Amino acid sequence: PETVYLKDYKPFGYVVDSVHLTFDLAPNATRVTSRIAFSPNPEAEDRTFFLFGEKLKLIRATIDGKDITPEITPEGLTAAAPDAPFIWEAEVEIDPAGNTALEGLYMSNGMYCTQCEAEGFRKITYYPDRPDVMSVFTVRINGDLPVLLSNGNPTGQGEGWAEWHDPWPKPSYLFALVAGDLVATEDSFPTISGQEVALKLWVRPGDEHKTAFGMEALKKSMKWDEDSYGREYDLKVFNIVAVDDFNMGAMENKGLNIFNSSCVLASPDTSTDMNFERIEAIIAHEYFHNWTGDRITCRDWFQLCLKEGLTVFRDSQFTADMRSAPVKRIHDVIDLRTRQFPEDNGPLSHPVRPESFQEINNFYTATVYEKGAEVIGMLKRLVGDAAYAEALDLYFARHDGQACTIEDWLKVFEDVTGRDLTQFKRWYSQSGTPRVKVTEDWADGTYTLSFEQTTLPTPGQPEKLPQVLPIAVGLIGPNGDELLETTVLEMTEAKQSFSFDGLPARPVPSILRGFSAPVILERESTNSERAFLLAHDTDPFNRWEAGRALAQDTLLKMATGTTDPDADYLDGLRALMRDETLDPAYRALMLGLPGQAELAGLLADRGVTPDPMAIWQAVEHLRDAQAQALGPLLEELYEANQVTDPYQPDAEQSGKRALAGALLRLITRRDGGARASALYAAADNMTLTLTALSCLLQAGQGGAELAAFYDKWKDDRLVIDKWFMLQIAEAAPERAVSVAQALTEHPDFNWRNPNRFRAVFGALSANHAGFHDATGAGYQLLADWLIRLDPLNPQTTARMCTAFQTWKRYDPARQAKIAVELDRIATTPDLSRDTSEMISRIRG
Ligand code: HT7
Ligand code: ZN
Repeated sequence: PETVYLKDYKPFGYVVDSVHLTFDLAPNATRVTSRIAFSPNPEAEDRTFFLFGEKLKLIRATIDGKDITPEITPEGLTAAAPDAPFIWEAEVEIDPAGNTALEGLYMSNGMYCTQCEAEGFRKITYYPDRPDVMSVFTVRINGDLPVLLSNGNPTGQGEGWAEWHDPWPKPSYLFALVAGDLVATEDSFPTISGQEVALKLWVRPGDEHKTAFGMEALKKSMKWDEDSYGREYDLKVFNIVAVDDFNMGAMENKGLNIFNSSCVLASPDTSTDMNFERIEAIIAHEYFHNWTGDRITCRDWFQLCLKEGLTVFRDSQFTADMRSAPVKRIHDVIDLRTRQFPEDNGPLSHPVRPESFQEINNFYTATVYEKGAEVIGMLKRLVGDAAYAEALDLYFARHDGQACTIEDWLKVFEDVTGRDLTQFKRWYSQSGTPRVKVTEDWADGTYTLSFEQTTLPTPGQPEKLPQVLPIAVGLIGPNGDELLETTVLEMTEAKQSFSFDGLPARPVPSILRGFSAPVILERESTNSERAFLLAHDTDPFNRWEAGRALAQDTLLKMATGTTDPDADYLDGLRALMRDETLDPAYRALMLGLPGQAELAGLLADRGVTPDPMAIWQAVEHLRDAQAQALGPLLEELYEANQVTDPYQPDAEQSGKRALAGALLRLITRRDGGARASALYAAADNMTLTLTALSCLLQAGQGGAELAAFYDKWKDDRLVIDKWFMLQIAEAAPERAVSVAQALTEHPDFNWRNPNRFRAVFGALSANHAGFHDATGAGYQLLADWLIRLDPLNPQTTARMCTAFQTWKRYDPARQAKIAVELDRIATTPDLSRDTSEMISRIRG
């Protein structure tokens, strides 16, 4: 397959002045007629008229009304075009019902829908399908279906047809069409300048009761973007559609967002608190793209982080404002360490702005999204809140309607602040997680912190240069008083020291407050110092981090020896649990332990080959020790954190349920499941039901409840996804593969549906000790199914290959077993470009 390079960027030879599309819908033979006005692009040298097009049957093509016979390849067509404005017309036939890849125009439960990002529009018609070609679209849909939607504003409709016009120039990846038997929940939003926007959330009949929360989240997002970023919505309507078959979470098509139904539909009896929080964030994310993505888009796909990093950063700010800022920060860091760190420190490592790719769909990664957002957070910390706001205003004013680059983005910050961001830009080009070693010195009232940064080699980047690191620190005196409030140290050198004088006593440092840079901090510390920070740090993130470090330290020792759980950790935990001033959601996080895969990574980092079973046993042992140490406090807190008001998925109630749920897991270790059974019987919302069921499964019980759960919910796909997932997630390591295997034989295992496939194989690969079962059965089962899915849905297959990305951490026997499976996938005939690129990068 061909590799595309950032350095080879060239503008397209023509500008698209307008696009008219007519769709005559039919499941296996949809006709798409395009009428496109082109004119020469004065900024381009090359006038080759190449239009992308894949899996299209060309019926006819004309230029200025004259039939032409273009040269056609599997990638597109080339024609002789005038060096003057002209009209291109083409008619093509496509097969939406046969489109199982869910890219382009496809069908899901009898409904037509599209997914064009990144390069799906070329499966709809011939077009310069690249993000820097922006145009105004007018669309007519002819189809015998009650609801016919496209981007922009409706301009006319009748029996079997509808017309839409989107006045805002956009790239083809933002094109969308939906047609089907759908019902809408309707509302409206008055924008800050008084424009009334009609809001419609479209679902399949029967799902109407799951739309209210999404609609509220949309209105909150619209208001927040006006208040926080001065961004107003710009069309008369905003449509959201829920679709059951979707490769990712959602898509920000202009004025017509399309959502995986799991990311928008919610009701208390079918969705958990975590579902609600995630849905609120995703609705916000897609809405915020209207400005950061749609109005200002990317010049090419290498600039993906320009819209994604910024939009993730914005949705994190939104969630922090709507809920608890410290809790959100901790969740984000857990997520970064779980998903991004392994990527950045393994064979799939790539810069936030990659420099080459074979298949762009493989670069919708945690690095581009989440590390991309961290980079923006660092920039904001470095320039300050006021300059950040000014830079964003300038970005919107200067680049509205343009397709931009990271250079454009950084330039607004340089222009506003007068700073030179040349070195900061390395965050976009250098892959790998910087490791920061800290040492300290104390003499004559002066305390010195010395930092040394190194980044290990990553694929294609053997040498690394120092990066700009904003390191937020505070200093705490021996009596627990804060001697230095949070101060941001700006590290730019490979080695750098910072001194603080006039201190009355040697302080305890609180370093990297708020996780001010996405780095791995390496500092010799003692458990008593960590326990001190756990008790006294004023920074909520670092206070949590101190507890985490204690838990991590004890787990790593337990997984590699016969050590008992650390007493400082258990004492500190007990004190925190008793602290009623702390938010229950925060205390629930304090009870959490590092993930088993994360622990495996930490051991590998220290040169120790991780043993997945030993890690699992260490976690089990520490959980027992937590239960033992908290003793009667568990029941007391469990009772104190019961919610008696009617269910609300808000931060306050969900925090209490999260704490009560974490406590119940520990209580179950002591009472054998009595309380969990009682909760299962009494639960009147999905959060409590699943909490109870997962406790029971973990205790080796819950068979009857699982069967009853299935019976009750068998007609609700999203709930049945949970049923599949939970059984594998909670299976003991030696059973996980056989449970997953049995579930693939269940009549409801509709493996063509990405949500169902992910429910089973996402859960299997997340069950660390189960997936890494020494027999290699987990590897084999996953590989079997990846090979089966690839010809139908390459995107989802390629994404699931990441389960193997950490394979070099493990012992030679496991590595050999994984290598066999990677080879088996790689040598499968006709393997997709997506999967073959992923496997070859993972193999290294
Ligand atoms: N911008 C959207 C990305 C996306 C996507 C990318 C590739 C293939 C399918 C996809 N569906 C959605 C979603 C977002 O980041 O908001
Ligand atoms: Zn996005």
